[in-house]
Amino acid sequence: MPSPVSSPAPAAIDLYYWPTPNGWKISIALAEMGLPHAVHLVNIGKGEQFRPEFLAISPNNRMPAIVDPDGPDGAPIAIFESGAILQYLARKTGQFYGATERDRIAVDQWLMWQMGGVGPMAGQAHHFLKFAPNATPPQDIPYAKDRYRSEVARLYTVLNGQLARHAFVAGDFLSIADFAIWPWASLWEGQQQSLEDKPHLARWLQEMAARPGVVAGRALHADLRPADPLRKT
Ligand SMILES: N[C@@H](CCC(=O)N[C@@H](CS)C(=O)NCC(=O)O)C(=O)O
Repeated sequence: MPSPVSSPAPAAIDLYYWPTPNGWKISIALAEMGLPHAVHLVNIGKGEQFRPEFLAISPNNRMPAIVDPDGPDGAPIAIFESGAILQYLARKTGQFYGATERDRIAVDQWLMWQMGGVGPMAGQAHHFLKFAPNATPPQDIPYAKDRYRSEVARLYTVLNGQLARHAFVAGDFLSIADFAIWPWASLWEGQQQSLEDKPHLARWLQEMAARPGVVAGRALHADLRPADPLRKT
């Protein structure tokens, strides 16, 4: 009798990571997709994002980045920009990208909304609300604080409206758009936001936070987060 043929375990994906919202997008996606990964810490507080070996993978000196030894053609591939990484992993695994072309368009739409809107605006909100006032010398700039606080509020009002109509961000299916948006929206308190007038966003934040993959991704090296002296997010 022929011995059963078992398929080889997938090769571990190298994840270049530090525990911030952009890093969590990928640690959550990898956990949710059940993809084995090896973590390489990039301490952005110590400038490790400028090391030549990291710049060869991520020339924009930002994490997260991945190297998949088993790329689309079987050869290794390096990818930077969290949105591009999420799209790649979803295509690679056939998970969390919906079932139809319409679904994929909705996912891309909300993913781009995160990448061009929530990420940069919430990042600036964190910077001007929390980091700049504690800088030396302090930079307490009311105009900037108001501008980014209110733009984040506008974006979360849009998101609340979408979540009033659908279980998840891109529709009634969990997708990489949820993985991209949750890490930033989960920090709403630090962005000086209110959820009292956004019950659908509050519901989704809680449901996402209870998912084992989200818990695992958020917990990855959480111990390093409070100790980071240059934390901006
Ligand atoms: N658009 C990029 C943003 C990544 C990003 O801003 N990463 C920050 C940490 S959250 C970083 O690596 N900062 C290093 C630096 O500012 O030099 C993405 O989504 O991947």
